[in-house]
Amino acid sequence: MTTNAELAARLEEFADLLEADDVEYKPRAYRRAAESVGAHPTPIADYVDADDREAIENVEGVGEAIASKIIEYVETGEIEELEELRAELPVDMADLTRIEGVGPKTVGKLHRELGIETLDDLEEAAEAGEVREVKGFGAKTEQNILDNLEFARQMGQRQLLGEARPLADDVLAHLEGLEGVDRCEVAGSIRRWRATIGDVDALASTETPEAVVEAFLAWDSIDDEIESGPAKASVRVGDVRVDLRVVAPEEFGSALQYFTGSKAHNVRLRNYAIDRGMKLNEYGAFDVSDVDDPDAGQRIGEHVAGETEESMYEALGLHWMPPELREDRGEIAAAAEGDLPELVTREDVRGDLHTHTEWSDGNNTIEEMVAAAEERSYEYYCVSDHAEGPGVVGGMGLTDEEILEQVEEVRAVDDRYEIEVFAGIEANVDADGEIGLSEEVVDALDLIVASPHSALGQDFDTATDRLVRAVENPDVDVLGHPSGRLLNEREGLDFDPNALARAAVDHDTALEVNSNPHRLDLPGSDVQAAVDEGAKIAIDTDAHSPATLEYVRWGVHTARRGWAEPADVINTWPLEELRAFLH
Ligand code: DGT
Ligand code: CA
Ligand code: CA
Ligand code: ZN
Repeated sequence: MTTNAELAARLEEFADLLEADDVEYKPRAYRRAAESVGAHPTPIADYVDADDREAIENVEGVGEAIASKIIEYVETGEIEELEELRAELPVDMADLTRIEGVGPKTVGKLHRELGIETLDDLEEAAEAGEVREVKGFGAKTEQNILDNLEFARQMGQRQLLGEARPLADDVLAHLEGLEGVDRCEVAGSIRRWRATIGDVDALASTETPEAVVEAFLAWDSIDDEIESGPAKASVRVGDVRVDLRVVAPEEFGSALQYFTGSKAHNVRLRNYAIDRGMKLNEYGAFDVSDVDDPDAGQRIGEHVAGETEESMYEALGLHWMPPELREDRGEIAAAAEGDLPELVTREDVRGDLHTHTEWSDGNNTIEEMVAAAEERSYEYYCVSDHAEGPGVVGGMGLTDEEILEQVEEVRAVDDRYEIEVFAGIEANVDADGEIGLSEEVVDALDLIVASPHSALGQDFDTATDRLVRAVENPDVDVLGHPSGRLLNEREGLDFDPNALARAAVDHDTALEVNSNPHRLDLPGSDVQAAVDEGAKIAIDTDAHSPATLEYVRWGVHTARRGWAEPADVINTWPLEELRAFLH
């Protein structure tokens, strides 16, 4: 089946190739379409199957032309025009653009001047000193390319959570409908909501394993069968590998616990069990205190738990814990002490504090975005378009004058809607940590998000100082996507999360969990450091369209991976408390 993620990837590639050809405007249209296709809640391929062209064109950013390409791809598996572009520029675009500072235009130029098609070609040319000879490049760029090669090679092996999780949901829905399936659940990194996913692990319990495996393999979304056995199957759906394991009902809980991982969590848990005369594995929890050799077999000693996951933890005197916590970052000790966090949920979120409109690089009007937020029953909402500054796409940022004009418009929309609308801005944290807004603008605004968009290759100390400086700025309310990382694309800033959090506590600045599935920034481990220090978090979508307000799902689970409770997250607070924090 053609997944939305796959369609989005093709549209993105289209945009890259057009951009490499120096085509204007069109690349942006394709990128917009790619974003909303990727965020669309149901498979767009279903509209194609149902011959519902109108539904396709109704997807934000998809007009007549792009709809035709989508239909062509779903029906034939390729897009002729894309094939032509690929033939003209036969490069490994995704690999090459993963190098920091190398975008589609650069790839186009490197191909025209040096015939570079792959990372290997690029490495050869850079080592031979040929890159620096190309107009617009220099020795520094060439060195930067060499420094980034290894990283670029490693990336791209894993799927984004935002791409793989909708597929996992489909897998679950399919399994639930199969005859003989008792219970089913996803496991592995996808159940722990990791930012990137190696493969999708799924688990089903049944008395009739072979029939269930067979029925699973008949699913029409499967593109390839990789391998299968009496109680398991591995298949490929789109770009994603799915591993199904089928177990007996009395072992479902133990298998779920085992295959959810993480490996580090399991190792610690197993040692915790051994210290208490217990043996733990995918088949159950066993009391082996009276057994001479507990390693003599898998199902050995007295079987005390296994049917449910809760029973597995209980057998060790531990509380069950949400999968997001299972990264061996103190969760077993907390479970032993009855000290597990009450994690934030999506229902706790009362508003979004970082969003865009067509005033900068968003797709919609202020009113359209506000109406969409009100429809989600949010109590407050902040419009925070880009201010001018380094790293902001050409001419997209607002001047002081435009910001003041927009504030007026936000006030007017706020009057027409019940939801409280904040007039905000996304300022740029420059290389020194300054945000460069005039006093007049600062006074007119309700909320300032400040984010780094440039100089993302700084060393650890410089980056830490820079971000701390931004957080210390009394005008800054939220530090947006602190690292600036783009998953599978660029690493972003490496900094000391504890130092940042301490500054955030001292200066009443919230640290963002940017929910865009390409970012998830802060990542969970840094959220945990922040929460430990007592810093506040804001879970924001950075939405550029109504559909992407739904990114909140990824942000909430990322915050949960960082042990965040509602009290830690400012946009779960009642309006008046939030207001007090902002002042
Ligand atoms: P991924 O797929 O790379 O995103 O990460 P996971 O965590 O899904 O890892 P995967 O798919 O290799 O295995 C699924 C789970 O199975 C893993 O989280 C823990 C468990 N597991 C796999 N191999 C081992 C192992 O050798 N020892 C232990 N204790 N657990 C394992
Ligand atoms: Ca996995
Ligand atoms: Ca209002
Ligand atoms: Zn933004």
